[in-house]
Amino acid sequence: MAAADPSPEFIFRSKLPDITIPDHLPLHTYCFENLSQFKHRPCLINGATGDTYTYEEVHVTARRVAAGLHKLGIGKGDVIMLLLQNSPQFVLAFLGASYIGAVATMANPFFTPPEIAKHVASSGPKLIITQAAIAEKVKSLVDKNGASIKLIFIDPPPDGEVHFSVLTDYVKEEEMPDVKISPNDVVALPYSSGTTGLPKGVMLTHRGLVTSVAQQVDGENPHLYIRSDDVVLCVLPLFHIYSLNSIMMCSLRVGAAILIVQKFDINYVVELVGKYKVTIAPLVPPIVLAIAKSPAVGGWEMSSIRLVLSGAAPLGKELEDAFRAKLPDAILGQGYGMTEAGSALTLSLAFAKERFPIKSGACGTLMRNSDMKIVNPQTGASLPRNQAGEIWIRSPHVMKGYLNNEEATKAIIDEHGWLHTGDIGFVDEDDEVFIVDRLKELIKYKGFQVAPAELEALLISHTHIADAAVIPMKNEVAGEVPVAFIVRSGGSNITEDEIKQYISKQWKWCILCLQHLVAELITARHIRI
Ligand code: 4UV
Repeated sequence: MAAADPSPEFIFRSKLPDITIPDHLPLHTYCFENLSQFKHRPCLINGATGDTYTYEEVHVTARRVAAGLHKLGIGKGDVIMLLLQNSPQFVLAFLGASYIGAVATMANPFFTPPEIAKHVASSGPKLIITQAAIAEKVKSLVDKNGASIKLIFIDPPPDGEVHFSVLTDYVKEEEMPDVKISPNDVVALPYSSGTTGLPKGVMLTHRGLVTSVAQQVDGENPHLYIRSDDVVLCVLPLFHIYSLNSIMMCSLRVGAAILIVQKFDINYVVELVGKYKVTIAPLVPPIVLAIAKSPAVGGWEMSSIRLVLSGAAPLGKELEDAFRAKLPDAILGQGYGMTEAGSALTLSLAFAKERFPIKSGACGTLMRNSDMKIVNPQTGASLPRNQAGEIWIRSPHVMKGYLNNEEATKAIIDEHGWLHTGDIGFVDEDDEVFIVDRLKELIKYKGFQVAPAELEALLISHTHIADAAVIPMKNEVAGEVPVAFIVRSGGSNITEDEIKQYISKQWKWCILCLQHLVAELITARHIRI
């Protein structure tokens, strides 16, 4: 008789059956595969101007942008940087780059000049597409790099600078080069600090992103049922994987209209939702909170919304319930994603075409065509249902690796292809995933990543600071804020305000959320242990 396996493997799968995914297609071909069914329908609606572009127009213009990029000397494997708030040009430039096998890296336009400089140094773009409001921040950087980085503005450019129309108005679609794209070619390069250290370039391939979008919206019973008559609110920034993938790419695939909104202001968003009859609203918990609490929202103004997806940070049961009470006709559910996974690991099955009942507080159910394990971080043993451990995921949608950083890649993806997420959670008896804690060094401020290591490095670069440790602190509005524990250098009397001023010049979130406690008598590093 065979001996019993001393360490059984518990591998979780989706409730939905696997599907065949056309992952041999380049991302743009996959997204536009069904174009003929909805080419006259609206694709991009610019909330700020009311301008609407049909699918046919977006398809043609993206191909023109591809030809325009080619004319500018951008070729296969080259990186272009999108330093943009949400705008139709973001979508067009992303698709244009994809057509010619180039790679789009995206960054927060509110980055400070040193942050932009780091991103540029790491990703090496040949072109930066940006907007006039942040021209000063970018121009000095481009000047330092001589003529090697080109600059294009999507709005009226400063004197002597180039407008986005060079990519669209003076080129024909037919001038687009015929580029052979392999499914393993990188197409997107967002940045993430992962489980530790500084932000790193996350190499997402055509195959990975096609897989991830297909897992969400393809199949007879799509996990995330979006239709071509849906209007999807795009208020989350497209430079973040959540919006890039689950809003932009998923909508393009199914032919839904994408309502592009540049910033979240509750009254403005309520007005746009009513005007364009938004049906799907992907949000983050701070926006869910704002809607639940706002006296400006009685419920009826947003009654066109049928699905609300909350992701990128934990959403508590109480808030879920408060939101449901405010918008009782909308289905609220969560998604759990990670940049390194190319997007969603789990999504609520309340969003499926044939819906499943869900529990408050659950982050959703594993996507199809993927494996998940829950692993005891101390022993490495895989755990059965209802036991919490580190969440591991194995799926073709996981990144190819970190750009130029094999060591960090090996630290997060093991030799069997499992991505170690650094999140602690469990799978319950109904296949619903609950996240209960975080193992990794990451702070989620309003759903945005804050890497403690980045902030600590900035703090200790000040001559009056001997040591610093940054940890998350719960905050009702932002979810979490970073708190820095500082050890002053001997003899220094540096104050909290002086430190905040120093940091705010170099770090985008400082004014909003940095707090610090001066703890001279303890070694700041111990705080993290
Ligand atoms: O790398 P990142 O900034 O990526 C994200 C991506 C989120 C989503 C959510 C829904 C989607 O449909 C989608 O496409 C993308 O946030 O941060 C990854 C870390 O954020 C935490 C967790 O610690 C991840 O490792 N996180 C993300 N979603 C949730 C979450 C959630 N629903 N609940 C708790 N923590």
